[in-house]
Amino acid sequence: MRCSSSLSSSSPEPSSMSSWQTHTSIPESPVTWRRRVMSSSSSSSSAAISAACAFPSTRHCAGTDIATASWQELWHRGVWLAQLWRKCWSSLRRVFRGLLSILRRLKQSPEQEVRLLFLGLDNAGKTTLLKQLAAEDISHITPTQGFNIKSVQSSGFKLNVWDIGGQRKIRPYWRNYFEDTDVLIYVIDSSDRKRFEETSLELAELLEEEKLAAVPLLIFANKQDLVTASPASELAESLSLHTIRDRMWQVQACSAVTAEGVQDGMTWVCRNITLRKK
Ligand SMILES: Nc1nc2c(ncn2[C@@H]2O[C@H](COP(=O)(O)OP(=O)(O)OP(=O)(O)O)[C@@H](O)[C@H]2O)c(=O)[nH]1
Ligand SMILES: [Mg+2]
Repeated sequence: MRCSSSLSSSSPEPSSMSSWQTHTSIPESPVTWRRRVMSSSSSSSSAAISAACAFPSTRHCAGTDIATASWQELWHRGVWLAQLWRKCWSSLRRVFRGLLSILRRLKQSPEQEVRLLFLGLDNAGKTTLLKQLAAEDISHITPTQGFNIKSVQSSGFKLNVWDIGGQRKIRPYWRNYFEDTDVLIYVIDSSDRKRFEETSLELAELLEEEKLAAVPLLIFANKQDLVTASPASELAESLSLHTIRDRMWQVQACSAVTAEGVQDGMTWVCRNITLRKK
């Protein structure tokens, strides 16, 4: 039949079929291959054994050629992985060492010392605020004739706070304390409207001082616990604080007696010290 003859003419020769099977069979490992050859050639001559035991090469058989290639590939991959791991490990060690040295330096670095200057009219509440910051008793406070100084820790800083008496006869001595001031804290009695003008003039003079140029300014609108106290916004307007443009400034409503608002003011101070010291 035409059909069968065409089929038989297209089918491969028995010899070529066997050659095709040899090339596509799953490659055995060199160890199995060596065992098989050794057992099959036990009766052959020693020369034949030594030839068979030689590691398969491309000249011997195409199947063993694939086996060699896959073992070589595995070997190369292993070497590559080992090198990669060594590189990653050394990078990680470098990063860890860097982090450790940063931590050590942070631990060793002493606290930054800063100088805060409390000024304001007499009876404004400067000494009461200072004692409140230092968590001291505020029930027996007398007008300051000279100055008070206290060191307070806050946000990683050592705050050296200078509180200078605000009586009229003492004010000419304020200038002796301007040097190296990091933040100026001006305290106002928010309930004493009659003295807003006086305190405004004193503040304006301070802002003209060369040694206080660009020093950040915090204004504590103190005594907010009193019903007669002006709100901080009203005080800011009375003192025309919006005209201050040569420095960072902030008005903070507070009460030195109840401590309300005091910490918020100090947080602003510490934040602005950081910006200044950068
Ligand atoms: N109700 C109220 N009274 C306060 C407040 N702060 C201070 N005082 C009172 O105000 C008075 C004056 O307080 P001081 O702390 O001595 O004021 P000062 O600014 O240090 O005054 P000088 O030392 O004279 O410059 C004291 O009787 C305090 O108890 C406050 O927030 N609320
Ligand atoms: Mg005082």
